[in-house]
Amino acid sequence: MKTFHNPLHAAHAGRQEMFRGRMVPSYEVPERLEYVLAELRRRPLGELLEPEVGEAALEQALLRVHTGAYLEFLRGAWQAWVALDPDNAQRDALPSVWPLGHRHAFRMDAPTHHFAARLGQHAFDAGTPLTAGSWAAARAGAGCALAAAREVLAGARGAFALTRPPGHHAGPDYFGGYCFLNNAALAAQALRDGGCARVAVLDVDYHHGNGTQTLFYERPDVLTVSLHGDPATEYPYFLGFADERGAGAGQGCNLNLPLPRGSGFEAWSEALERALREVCDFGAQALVVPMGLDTFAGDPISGFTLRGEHYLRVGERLARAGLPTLFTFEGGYAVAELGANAVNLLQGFEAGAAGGSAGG
Ligand code: SP5
Ligand code: ZN
Repeated sequence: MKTFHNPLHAAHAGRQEMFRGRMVPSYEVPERLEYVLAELRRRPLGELLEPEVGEAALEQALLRVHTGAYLEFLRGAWQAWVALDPDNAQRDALPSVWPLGHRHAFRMDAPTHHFAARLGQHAFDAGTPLTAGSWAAARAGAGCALAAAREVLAGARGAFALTRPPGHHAGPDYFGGYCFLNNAALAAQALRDGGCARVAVLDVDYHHGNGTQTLFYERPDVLTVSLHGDPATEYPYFLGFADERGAGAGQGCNLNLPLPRGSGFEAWSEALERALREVCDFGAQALVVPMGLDTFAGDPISGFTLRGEHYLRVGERLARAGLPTLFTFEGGYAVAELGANAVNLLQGFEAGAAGGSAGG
């Protein structure tokens, strides 16, 4: 399969994130993508390409998923941050005040233009540093998702959007969880707009794909399924529970399969079987897999115990769904093993799609 990688990803390099009252070095670092790219050069799966998507097509696609106001916010955020205080150029922007949704508590539509307030309106955590290059990197990353969608629409069995910052936590008008633009949702929407009547998203990142779920929650044409650490104890805490099944016209088109922290490959695989049954019953014509490798036993911020060889089997199993499949790169913070784990999954998929076995 072809890989579309983001040439501007390193423009987004967050310095620190807030964790338990302290600033700690950011886990979502540029080296993550470089390790995957290096492994893809060692174990080639197909061409490594930079996306070629025109400005107009990209803008149009972004507006299919995100609001115009949010995109304008992101586009001008760094300038507005530095305008608050010239010294801000030396540090990343993080929100520290939020309009909670309690009735009568705060106005969600408060007529403020202060940048501290706008950050609070558009971010749901203080763990996602917004930097001078965040917009450029995220925007070019969306181009990778679109290029991969075009590849699948042209008949490819698989395609990989290798980009960071990741995307699955980003919603229509908010960022968080290291994510700014929802690459998987952009890909799913592009597949819909390109003629796939029904698209399924199967999120295998350790964390619930809250942004993707929310974007499609009332839609019958895109099924969202997520396997993740139980939000009762795991980030993002406020979404991802099993009773969230979609709403309105999208009733029944969302499935969450939360697993307790500490779960291993056996329990995880059972959940994957359940997820794939749902995808199959839905009658999807294409599959989008937000691929997080933070289910790995060695991941520094997560709690499942999958090992390197398991990813080969995950990829093979995904291939057996028999659908054109688009992978987006999401989480995974055990940087040294990230390349091997990601390429294992994709190689397993290739082997499965060819009807063979990836070994391991
Ligand atoms: C895309 C993705 O995987 N986003 C995950 C965002 C998680 N943010 C919260 C990180 C909490 C860090 N916990 C540090 C634990 C150190 N022992
Ligand atoms: Zn994650």
